[in-house]
Amino acid sequence: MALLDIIVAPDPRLKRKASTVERVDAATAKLMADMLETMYDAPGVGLAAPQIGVLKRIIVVDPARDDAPPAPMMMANPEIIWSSEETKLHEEGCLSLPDEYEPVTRPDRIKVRYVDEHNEIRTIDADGLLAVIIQHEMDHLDGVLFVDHISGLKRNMILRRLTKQKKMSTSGKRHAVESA
Ligand code: K1U
Ligand code: ZN
Repeated sequence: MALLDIIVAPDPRLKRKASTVERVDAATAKLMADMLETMYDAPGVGLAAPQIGVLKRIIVVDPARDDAPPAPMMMANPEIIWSSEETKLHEEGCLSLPDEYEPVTRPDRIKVRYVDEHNEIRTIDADGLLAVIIQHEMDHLDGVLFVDHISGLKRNMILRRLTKQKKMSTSGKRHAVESA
């Protein structure tokens, strides 16, 4: 298995639409397993393929908290086939927007159809944190970040902060190379 690099915003690769997976073959199942390992290592509760630079409609999630046994799910081509009219506000974070958290409103309950790691079609009902994570990860497949659901003012503040951090880390690396 392998740990993959997670792309940090702002980055044009996070704004593109991912392509449908034709078939979950051995290579796709290995990618899913690597994404799961990368997510646990981060640590996080979800990860979408565009976040590791792969423009395919693949997400992994595990909403299990603290000492609960792991409950990983790997999904290709997830589709929301029903969502509740009732919405809920939930604090969201993103491994591509490190240390930034904001409340986002989304449907509270969803029904999702997807293809699993064995290329089997499955349908699940999700609510609570699982529904939030699946919707957040599915947004990544369409180039949407959680900051696209909040006010423009807050979004620009967050993106400016991340741009500054990126510039600081690149200039730090440049200084290290120059003084080596
Ligand atoms: O980057 C991602 O898409 C993963 C993201 C998923 C998510 C979290 C919260 C609400 C919606 C979607 C994360 O996992 S951010 C990290 C995080 O929430 C977390 C990290 C360690 C333990 C528990 C949670
Ligand atoms: Zn995210």
